[in-house]
Amino acid sequence: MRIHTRAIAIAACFTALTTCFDAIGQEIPQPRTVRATNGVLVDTLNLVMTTLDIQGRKVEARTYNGRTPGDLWRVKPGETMKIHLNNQLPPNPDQDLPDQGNYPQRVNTTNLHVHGLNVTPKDNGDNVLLSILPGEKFDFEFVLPDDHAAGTDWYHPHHHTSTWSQVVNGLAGSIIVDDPTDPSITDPALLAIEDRVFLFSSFNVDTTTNTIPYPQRLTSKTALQPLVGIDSPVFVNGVLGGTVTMRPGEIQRWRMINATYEFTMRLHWKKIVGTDTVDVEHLNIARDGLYFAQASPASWVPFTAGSRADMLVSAPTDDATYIVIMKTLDRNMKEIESRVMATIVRAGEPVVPAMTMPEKLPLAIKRGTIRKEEITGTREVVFRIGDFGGIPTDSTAISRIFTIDNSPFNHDVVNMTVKAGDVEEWTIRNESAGWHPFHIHINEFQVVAINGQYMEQPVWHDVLLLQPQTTYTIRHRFDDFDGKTVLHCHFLPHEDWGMMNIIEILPRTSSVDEEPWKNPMAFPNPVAGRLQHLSLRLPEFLNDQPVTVTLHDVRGEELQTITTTASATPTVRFNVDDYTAGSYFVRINDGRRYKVSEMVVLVR
Ligand SMILES: [Cu+2]
Repeated sequence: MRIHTRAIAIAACFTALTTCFDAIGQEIPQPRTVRATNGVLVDTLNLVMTTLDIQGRKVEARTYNGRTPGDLWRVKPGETMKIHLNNQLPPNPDQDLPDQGNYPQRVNTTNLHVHGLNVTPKDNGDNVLLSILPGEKFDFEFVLPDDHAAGTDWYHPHHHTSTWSQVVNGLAGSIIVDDPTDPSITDPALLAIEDRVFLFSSFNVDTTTNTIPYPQRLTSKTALQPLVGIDSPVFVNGVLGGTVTMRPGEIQRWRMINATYEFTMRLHWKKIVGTDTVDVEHLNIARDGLYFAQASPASWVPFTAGSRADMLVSAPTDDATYIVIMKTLDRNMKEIESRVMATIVRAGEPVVPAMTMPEKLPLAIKRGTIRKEEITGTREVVFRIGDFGGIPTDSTAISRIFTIDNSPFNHDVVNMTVKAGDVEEWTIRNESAGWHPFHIHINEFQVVAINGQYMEQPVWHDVLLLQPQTTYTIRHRFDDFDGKTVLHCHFLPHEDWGMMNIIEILPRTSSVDEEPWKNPMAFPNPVAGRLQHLSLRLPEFLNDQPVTVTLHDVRGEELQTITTTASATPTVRFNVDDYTAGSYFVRINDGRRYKVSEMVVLVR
């Protein structure tokens, strides 16, 4: 199919009249760059209400320092970033109301996630379990290891129940970890190439109040409320359209960051020939900041929410019009918009001699590909949206529950544990009918197989878009950092609705039970009619180790807890006589790991 680009460009201008024309002929701005001095980068993030111009409309939004996107932090491996976060947002209107669980709420409480960095998740590191209330300040410190991977990363707020509401203001900034200058590690041709950072963000505007909507709790069964506003087109570095100027003979590295709340972007490089366009190839070199084994020529690149794509782009070789078309796909991968992201303008003094593409790419991760022999454990991780029906309280009208391993997020529950130094192979199954970008903090992973088909060349990611009803095999090294961190869906409404789990990386030195876990048996399941008890057989190998067995509801609320040992009570019993019909979960904690919850269904 031929794409009539001129028609698309005109249509795009009609949908975004003011800003589109405003941006024509203007260079897409680059963010302000902050670098380290004597190995320490210092920056302040004042989280403030700001009036943004969104398509000619003055909108009250939350920003870092009055700008969107935020500053670019440019660091080298081994350097430290000291970030002063100053939350100057107004008080939460619902601060004193009861916690509503996995719902957007307390939208002015914040924290900070450095997405893609291998740093400690503890204390004032990449600790997304912190709550920084309006009026509070917090000093983060991110110490990058000497062997930190070079690449394109980013930062954004990550406070559960306000992540979506905050990122949809364009609250995000870029991070570049520079390539080592050692020519034996980085091809000098790559080092000679200048960067352009493009951060993609979307806004959602309530056009009656000219604000970013404040999500309201609904009281009916339709508990998954959409934002009441209208999605803006996707902005690039805070503008729509614009130009990128390249000198003849120049090559640029485009570092693209998808900071939208749930859109997948697909960019197409085109040259206009008459009334048609033809594809123009460049080189895709990295995904999520991590280099591919080889650069691959392509005229297009897709990257989902949270993900990054790096590409080497050559300057036009003639005077034709070169453009980049940007397609926005919604959470069902349906194209909802096509517009011109940028026109490439060939101007200025030629680069002599012309720049050349690097002959090879640096290694993404110094320790290289994860070999089968390294694997110390395996795990199954299931993404599911449950339609769980009845709830044991009339105060929460939940009809659908977003889960990982049957567990919706609970701030106080560790869902999985590993030990620093473990190397695990995970089978991730997306059992839902929707797509979910899987993201885990602190350590990147390698995708080795899809639906059991092993790939010739595994690819590093930190976000992996899970297709519905598809199984992925990934491997990760839980390197040197211990502490609690999270894995979640990077469609941010899903995350705020509970599709997030806590994983605890125990210290390397901890003594742990290395016995393989076997699934406990819950019976009867379903518990039907007049049956009053639910029983759970504890795995025998637990012996005299104290275990805590918890019955919880779909919101993660603990209903009953029994502490015992497998030898004293091989079968624990819960009285479920009083509970209404619906889905519940039992979870066992043996101190080493919190086993995946088992789902039980009560039929009344
Ligand atoms: Cu999701």
